[in-house]
Amino acid sequence: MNLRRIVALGAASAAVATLAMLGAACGNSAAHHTTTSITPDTSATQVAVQLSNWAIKASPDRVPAGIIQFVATHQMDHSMMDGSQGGETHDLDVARKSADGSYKMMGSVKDISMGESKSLYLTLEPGEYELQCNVVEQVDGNAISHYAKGMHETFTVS
Ligand SMILES: [Cu+2]
Repeated sequence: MNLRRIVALGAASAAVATLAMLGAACGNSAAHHTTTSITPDTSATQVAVQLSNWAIKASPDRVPAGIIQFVATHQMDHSMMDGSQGGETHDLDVARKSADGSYKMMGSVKDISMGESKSLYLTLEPGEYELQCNVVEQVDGNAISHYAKGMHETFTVS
């Protein structure tokens, strides 16, 4: 009677089963990452978004539904270089307008410095959207809301 050997084999099988499960989980995880990371796609509609103090300008501002590549550029503006008026970095937030007039955030790209460009890929359905910069910063004790200063623009997906 070799009970120890049977027990040892049982433990080994359990270990193999655990490894197989871990392997499967890793496989799923890898596949998940592959499908969610959106790489530059020639089928994407490109929209150039200029961010400045204090405006957002999208070109074009109306695109067909699908994958959209927003290329957000913080325009170089030497008059703002000392930072005394704020606006050293901007965000691009893409919000969808709901029927009740509220906005639902669809995606963002943050902390775009002067002269810098960052891309944001989103798959958008037809609807009314707004491009926003929601940075609020303190300059000399005053809260400066970029949105309130004018950094928002209507954007249409048809
Ligand atoms: Cu801003």
